[in-house]
Amino acid sequence: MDVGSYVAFAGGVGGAKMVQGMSGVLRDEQLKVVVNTADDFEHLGLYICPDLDTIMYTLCNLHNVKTGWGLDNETWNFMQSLSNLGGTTWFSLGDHDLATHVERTNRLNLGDTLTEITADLASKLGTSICIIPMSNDPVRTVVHTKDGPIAFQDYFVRLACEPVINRICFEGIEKALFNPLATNELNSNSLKAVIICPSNPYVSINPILSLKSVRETLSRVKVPIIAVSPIIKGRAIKGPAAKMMNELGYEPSSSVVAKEYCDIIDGFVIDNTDIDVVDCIQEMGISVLVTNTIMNSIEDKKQLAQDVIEFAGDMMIKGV
Ligand code: FO1
Repeated sequence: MDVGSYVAFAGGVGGAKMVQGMSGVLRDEQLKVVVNTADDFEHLGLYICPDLDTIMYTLCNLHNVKTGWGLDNETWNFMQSLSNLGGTTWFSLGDHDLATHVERTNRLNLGDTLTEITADLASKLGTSICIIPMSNDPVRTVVHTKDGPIAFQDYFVRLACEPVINRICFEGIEKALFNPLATNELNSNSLKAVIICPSNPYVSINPILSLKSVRETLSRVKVPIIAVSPIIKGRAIKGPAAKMMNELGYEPSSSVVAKEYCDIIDGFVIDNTDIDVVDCIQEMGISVLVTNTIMNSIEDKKQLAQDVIEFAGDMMIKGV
């Protein structure tokens, strides 16, 4: 029986929580996760893909719940030794996590693609869910401040998102190709819905949407495209989304996020506490689902995933 497939667009922690919930209510072969790679960077000679690893570790149930990144039960001998040598330590690489970066870097140097390497790492670590890097080509987020441009991980980790930003750009975006595997999944006859996870719209989802052909491919998709708001009552559950919105001149609210996506989505999911913005979003021609979007427990994650999948199913029946 063809049970249908779901493509999720995801970035870091919010995306990981959502896809973990989806993995709890779908069969592995039904879920295809297209992941932001514009956070990737080269550090200490290693090729690091924070969002891919956050999604991969979460789907393998190996993730560190407290930090939201890295592995559970991690040890830090490498960092301690590096620090003893006076090395660069602002970006924490755990001993076990380090193996992922070393293996990925080595295989990239041997000529394998990021897609092939990600599939192998994910399978070795214990998931058969299809994790698709948005592109095999390098794209790098750069935030602009009054004092000049800052590479994303420098801004995010080393400077703890403190600089005020006025613009975000994605270096390499013009040349990078959308992963053909993702295009195939979006064009698949078994596709039931596209879910834009509650990830940061500006630095996690926008890099994916900015790749050439993505918006065009989405415009031809015959199934509902649904986004889940990462903003609840004017605040982001985790990360700098609300701060970024303020600095970029947007009011941090779920209706502003809906507006950001309004030309591509059919449905938008907001938290129960944001019920007052329903009319404003519906006026944009977008259907709205109001539910609990706070994902503290695995039950919360699965319930939200179930709600979003049913919302998509209802929209399909109504012919949206
Ligand atoms: N985030 C931090 O805030 N501090 C770190 O030291 C750090 C190390 C790190 C190592 C590997 C990895 O895959 C991710 C890591 N992150 C760290 C998270 C990451 O840089 C950001 O959360 C994402 O780029 C934002 O989505």
